[in-house]
Amino acid sequence: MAFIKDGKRIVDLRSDTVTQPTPEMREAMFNAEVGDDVFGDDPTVNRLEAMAAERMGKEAALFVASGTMGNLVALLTHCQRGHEAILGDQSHTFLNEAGGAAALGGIHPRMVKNQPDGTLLLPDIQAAIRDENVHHPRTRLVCLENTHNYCFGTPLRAEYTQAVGELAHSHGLKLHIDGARIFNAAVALCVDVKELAAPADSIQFCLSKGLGAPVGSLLCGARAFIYEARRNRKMVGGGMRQAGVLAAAGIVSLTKMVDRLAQDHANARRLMQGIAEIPGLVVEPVHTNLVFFRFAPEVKMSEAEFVQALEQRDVRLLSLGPRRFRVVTHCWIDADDIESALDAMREVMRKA
Ligand code: TLP
Repeated sequence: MAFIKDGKRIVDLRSDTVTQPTPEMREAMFNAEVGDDVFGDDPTVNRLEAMAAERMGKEAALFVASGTMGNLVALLTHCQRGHEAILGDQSHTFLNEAGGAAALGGIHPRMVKNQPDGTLLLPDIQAAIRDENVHHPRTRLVCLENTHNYCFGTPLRAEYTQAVGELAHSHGLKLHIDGARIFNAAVALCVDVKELAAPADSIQFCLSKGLGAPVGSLLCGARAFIYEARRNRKMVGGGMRQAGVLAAAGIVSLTKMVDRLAQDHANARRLMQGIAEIPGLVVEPVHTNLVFFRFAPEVKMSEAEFVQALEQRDVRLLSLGPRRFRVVTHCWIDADDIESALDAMREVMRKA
């Protein structure tokens, strides 16, 4: 599949969020049996939630509008006002979710340094857990991100997550995983996604990234947790009505789009190899479908000029600020698109 705009093929590598519903998804959406999901009446949403819970090895799941809403609802459900949540300093929840947990939930974020592989060191987590003291907020939650977006799409291993879960639980804390791309992690590590989710009290994963659905995420956890989360979803305006139209695409994501993620990872590796050979560009090791690279010190061109020059050649990517860029592979990018993107980058860098 390819994006065609004004008769031209566009190689859109800005994110896996740009994926459009596949023909099979559109057909499933057209034919979806629906009801009012706030009354619990939408059979397609109910089916998606049951499938998601089963895939993650949890008792229940809740369909939410976005990854941001999934994380927000999870934090609102685990924490009360004045509670503290331990978050990686490079985590999407800390950097890119508009401070929702603090703004809407009065939840105090406690930053712990992310290592380049996306982990938080166990001693750092331990040191961040508050003791009982009238001066302190109460620590309630530890959050991990898998794969870790800003740590180069690195997947976190089950053993690591297990160790964090044990540490959290031994202090009476909960563990939440932002698993926006947890299926990329499972495919890259060749494990059942259940193993990655097992230590967590809650996990959020996105349908609308590499799995290609137009909208939606699932928050999964114990039945009692999801019962409370449903109330919090309503509170933030996320109780949708005939949402089966959207859930229908999500069912196609879960049944048809998971195994093919390996192709996106292979395409990302090919991009990495190609970029590594372009003078003036320095690429990071690739683990899943996210590729990060930067200008070498001698390059004079600005980030904006690079992005614009590629846009003129029908290739889109994200500038991440000072001299850094991200390209993301997904189901609308094939091997030919990768070669076109590399050709365009070579040409632009020759003129840099
Ligand atoms: N990430 C987007 C942008 O917001 C940066 C992207 O293009 O990568 N957790 C993680 C790890 C994410 O990467 C994202 C989105 C979210 C949560 C939020 O998901 P949405 O966009 O559905 O709210």
